[in-house]
Amino acid sequence: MKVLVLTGAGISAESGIPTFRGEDGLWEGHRFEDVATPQAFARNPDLVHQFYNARRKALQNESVQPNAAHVALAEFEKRHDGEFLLVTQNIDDLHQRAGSRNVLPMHGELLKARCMLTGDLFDWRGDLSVQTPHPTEPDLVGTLRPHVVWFGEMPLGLERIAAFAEDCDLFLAIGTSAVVYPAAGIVAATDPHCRRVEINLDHTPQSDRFDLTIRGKASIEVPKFLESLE
Ligand code: BJW
Repeated sequence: MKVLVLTGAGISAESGIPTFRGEDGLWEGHRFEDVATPQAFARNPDLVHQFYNARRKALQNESVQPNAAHVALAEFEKRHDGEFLLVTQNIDDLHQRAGSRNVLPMHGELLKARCMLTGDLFDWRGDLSVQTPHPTEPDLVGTLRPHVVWFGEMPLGLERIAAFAEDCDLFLAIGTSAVVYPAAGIVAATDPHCRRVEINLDHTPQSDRFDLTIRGKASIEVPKFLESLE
């Protein structure tokens, strides 16, 4: 069985990372356009760096740990006898920390920095600023940005995702509001024979495309559903 999983902010909510569009959403106090577009970064890099610095710091707080949903996916992947791809829209590293191997972070990774001139990628745990020097090219200063995908930018790994979706047997979407494309369009790109399952607290604009919609918390429903496949 070929399994494709798509996760969104809802899977990390119970680990203490606020969702984007929830009541306590990260965007509160920040308009999307002020922090999550290349134009915003060009206009006010200090504000955007501060926003991501705060999230990078929070992600490394000891209280933020993978929850039962992350762990269940990692364990399922280990015992699964078939192809498996976990596409996440999340920029946290909770799937990787839980032990998932085939993870494709389509909106980037908060614990990486990218040089806008050379494209070099660096593991990054501290703050970034307009004064940060490039680690290996000391003449370059202020060229690093968070390795994340902002609105209007091309998400990562789209060809691999499309190729996987077109002949997968099970598509599982967990904790995503299904309003941001192209992620929201993956369900429509799956093969007609594919079984599609959505796990979310609420209805989403894509819910009607799923064969089964499970309403509940990811930490409870993901382990339960994956066990039901055994
Ligand atoms: C739980 C739970 C629990 C809570 N258990 N469930 C019109 C039509 C189609 C597309 C467009 C359009 N206009 C513009 C576009 C394109 C745009 C887009 O989609 N805009 C829409 C808003 C309309 N998309 C883009 O720009 C993308 N790029 C692109 O299309 O490129 C094309 C291109 C072509 C040619 C040249 C260049 C480009 C890029 C999108 C990038 C998104 N970036 C962000 C920020 C990433 C960095 C960061 O984290 O700061 O990604 S925005 C933000 O939204 C983040 C998320 O990954 C993404 C999705 O959010 P997610 O994960 O779904 O979270 P929430 O909060 O929305 O939902 C949480 C859900 O969980 C809820 O449903 C809850 O119910 C549930 N839940 N607790 C279970 N315990």
